[in-house]
Amino acid sequence: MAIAESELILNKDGSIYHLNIKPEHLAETIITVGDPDRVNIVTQYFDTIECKITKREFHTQTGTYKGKRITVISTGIGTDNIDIVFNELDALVNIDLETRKPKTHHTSLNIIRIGTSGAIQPEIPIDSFIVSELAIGFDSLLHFYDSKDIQFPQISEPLMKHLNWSENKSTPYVVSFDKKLGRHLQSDETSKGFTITNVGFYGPQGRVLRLPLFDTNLNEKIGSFSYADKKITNLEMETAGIYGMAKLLGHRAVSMNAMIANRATGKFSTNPEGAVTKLIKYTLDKIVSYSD
Ligand code: R1P
Repeated sequence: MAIAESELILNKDGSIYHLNIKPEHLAETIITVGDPDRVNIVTQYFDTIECKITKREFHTQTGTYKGKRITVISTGIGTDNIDIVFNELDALVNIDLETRKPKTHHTSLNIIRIGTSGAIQPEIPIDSFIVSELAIGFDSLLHFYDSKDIQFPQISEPLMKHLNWSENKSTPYVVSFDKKLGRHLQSDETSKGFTITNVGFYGPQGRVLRLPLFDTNLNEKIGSFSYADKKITNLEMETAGIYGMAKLLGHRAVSMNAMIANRATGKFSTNPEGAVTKLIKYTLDKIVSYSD
């Protein structure tokens, strides 16, 4: 059955609704960044750029780096945008947009997030790099999909107990990176991450400007939780959504994080742009030598 016009929305030129791009604009290796301005920072290292397309916070450029075709796309902030970006990226490769039917041949994309993040353990150095192996979603995105099989309740259940989790909040979901792509992106320049994806930047991450928090000890409790000797390393806002959506849709995803803040020591990077640029160059050079 063809997918209805209200469900799979296409623009007049045949491009997909929010991303505004067509299948031919997309490479099978994709870098996602939060900040639309970071797209140019990645593609400044490209040999060629074949297209630049923007709509809302979704800026896309496709080109080649050392001969490898790569798409760079900004997602904006948060897992609500990740739902849009991942469904539309997948539709571009796995749905025939003319017949509006899923293709019989499935294409798996390699998707790498390059983002910023705050460390939760005091010993994690500012400006260091973390590859998230596991991600805990404090948002509720995955609960809207049939996703039980890809979650790790053996981690989320003791975590909820440890945090004395309020039933007013969504049940945390735990998902994992793609091992093969992730191992390729790891080196002695990165450390292994156990990441929390928060649903906001201030209260949900324990920041107090003027509003009192529901649980003033949440970050300390997060810092003291461990599962199989793994401690939670960092907080950001997209990784769990990315891992969950990628796995459900049959894609490979890994999240690379530059630690521009340390929430336990209260320190912030003196050169966050420099740290992100270094992580971009590191990731590009690793991607070039990856094959499925
Ligand atoms: C918050 O400032 C934003 O920065 C982090 C968070 O995940 C959130 O998106 O990542 P990016 O630098 O990739 O946007």
